[in-house]
Amino acid sequence: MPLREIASKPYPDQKSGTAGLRKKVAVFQQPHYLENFLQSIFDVDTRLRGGALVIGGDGRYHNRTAIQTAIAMAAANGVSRVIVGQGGLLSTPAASHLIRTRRAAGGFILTASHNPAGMDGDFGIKYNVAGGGQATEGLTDRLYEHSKQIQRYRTLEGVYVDLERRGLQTVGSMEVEVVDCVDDYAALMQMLFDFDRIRDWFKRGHSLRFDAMHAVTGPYAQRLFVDLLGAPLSSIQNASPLEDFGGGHPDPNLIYARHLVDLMHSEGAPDLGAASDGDGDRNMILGRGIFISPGDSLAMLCAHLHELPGYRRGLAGVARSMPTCRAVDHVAKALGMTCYETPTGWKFFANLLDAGRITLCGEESFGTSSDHVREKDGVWAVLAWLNVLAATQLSVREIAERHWRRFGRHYYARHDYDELPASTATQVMQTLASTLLELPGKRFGDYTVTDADEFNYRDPVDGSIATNQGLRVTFGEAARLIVRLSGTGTKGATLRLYLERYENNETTLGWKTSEALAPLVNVAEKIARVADITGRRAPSVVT
Ligand code: G16
Repeated sequence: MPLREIASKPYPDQKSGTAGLRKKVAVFQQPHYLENFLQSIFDVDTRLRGGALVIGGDGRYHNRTAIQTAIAMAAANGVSRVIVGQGGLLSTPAASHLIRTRRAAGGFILTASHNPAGMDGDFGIKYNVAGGGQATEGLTDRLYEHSKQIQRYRTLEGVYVDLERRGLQTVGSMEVEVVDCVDDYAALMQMLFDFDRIRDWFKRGHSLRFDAMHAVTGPYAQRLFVDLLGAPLSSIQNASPLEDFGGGHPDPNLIYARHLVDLMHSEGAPDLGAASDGDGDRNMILGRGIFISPGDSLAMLCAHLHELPGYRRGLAGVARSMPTCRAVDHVAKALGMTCYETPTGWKFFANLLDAGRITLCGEESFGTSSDHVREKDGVWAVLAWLNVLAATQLSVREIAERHWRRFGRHYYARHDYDELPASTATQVMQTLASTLLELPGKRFGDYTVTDADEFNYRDPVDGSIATNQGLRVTFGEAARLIVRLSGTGTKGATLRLYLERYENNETTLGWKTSEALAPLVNVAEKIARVADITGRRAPSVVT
C-alpha cells in the first residue's frame, strides 16, 4: 500500500458549526473535500500521530465510503490504531465512551445528527478529542484556519477494511480493530442503572415504546431494552438503521415524532414513550397523555438521579445551555448545588464535567446526559427515566405533577424560522441588539423587563471567552425571551426564538403550553419584530 501525498486546493467553507461540519452529501463528495478537512485535523492535532483514533457514524448514506477514506488517511498520518464500529456504526455517546475507555487521542463521528439522510440529504463529521468531548472552540478555529491553506493531503492507496468482520486487521503499519457498536456502551449502562429493578418493572406489566427512527439507536435499543431488560420486541420500532433513515427526519420532537406523540395520547398508550435521533444523542420523553419538555426532563432527572445506582453519591452540580428553561435552576437551589449557564453546544459542558463541577447537564434541543460520557446521550436518558419510574413506582405524569407542585412550572417553546436569507436573519439580530439598552424597566402587558443583554460566557475552568451567544430579554423569574442564530443548519440561516414562562400557583400548573405562551408571543413580536422583519407570519417549526 503506497503512501501518497496528493495535491489539493482548500475549500473555504470548512468552518465547523455548533456540532461539527455539516453539509449536503454532494458537498462532501467533491474531490478532496473530506480529505482536506481530515488532513487539517491530522496536521493540527498532532496527538493523533502514534495515538489511537475511534471512527464510527450514524449509518447514513456516505458513511462507509467516508470511513474507508478516513482509515486510509489515518494510516498515512501515523495513527497507530483505529477502533471502528462494526458496519461503520457508533452512536455519538458510544463513540465518546470508546474514546475514553480506549484512551484514544481522538475520534471521527460521521453524522449530521437529525438532519435527513440519503443521496440528497446531509452528511457531517464531528471531531472529538482525547477524553471524549467535542473539539473546543479554539481548536475548531485553528482547524478552520488550517483548512483554508491546505495544499496537500496524505493517504495510503488501495486500502479496504472489511467493516463487517469483528477483530483485528492491518492497514500498512496501523492496526484496525472492528468492534461491536453496543458492547462497551451496554456494559457502562449496567453500571449506572438498576437493571434488575427495571426488568422487574417490565415483568409487572409496565410498558415502553422506543422509536429509533431508522437511525443508529436500533441496535442499542434491541440489546438494552429487549435483550437485557426483557421488554417485548414490540417495545421498539423502526429499529433497523437505514442509509436514508427510511426517508424520515429522525429529530425526536413534537413535529417529527408526531406518530409517537399520537400513540402516547391514545387509548392503551404505554407507560413511557421515547425516541432518539440520527446519531443517538438526543431524546424525547413522553408519558401517557403528557410530553415532558427537555428542560423539564433535565429538572426532573436532577431531582431524582441520586436515587439511581450510578449517582448515589449525589450530584456535584448541574448545567444547562442559556436558552434552556430555568426549571433545573430551582432544583439545584433546593438541593444546594451550583447550576451553570453555558452557551448552546455540548462542547461547553466538557470543562465543567472534566473538572468534576457538574454531574448532569442538558439543553432545550432534546439533549440530556451526565458525566459518564462527554456527549449528550439519548438512550441513557431513556434508561434514566425507566429507572426513575421503576424506583418510584410513579407514572410519568405523577412525577411531573409532583415536580411542578414543588418547584413551579416552566412553560416553554422554541420557534424556528428556517431557511432565511442570512442578511434577514442578521437584521433581526442587529435590530434587537441595538435596542437592548433601552429595554430594562419597560413594561409589556403583565411583564416588565429586568435585564436585556447579549450572552457572553467565561468558562469558569479555563477562563476562555465565548461572545455573541444569543440575545436574551429577562422578565425576572416570570419569563424570558431569547433570540439566536442556529449553528447547525445546512440551508440558509435559521433563527430561533425561545419563550419561557414560569408559574408556581396551584391553579396555573395545568395549562396547555401554547395557551400559556400566547401572551409572550405577542410581547416577543413587539420586542424582536421577527415577523415584521422577516415577513414570515408564523415560524417554520414549533417545538
Ligand atoms: C447540536 C449540538 C447541541 C445544540 C444543537 C442545536 O445538536 O450538539 O449542543 O444544542 O445542535 O444547535 P443550534 O441551535 O445551534 O442549531 P445535534 O444533536 O444536532 O448534534
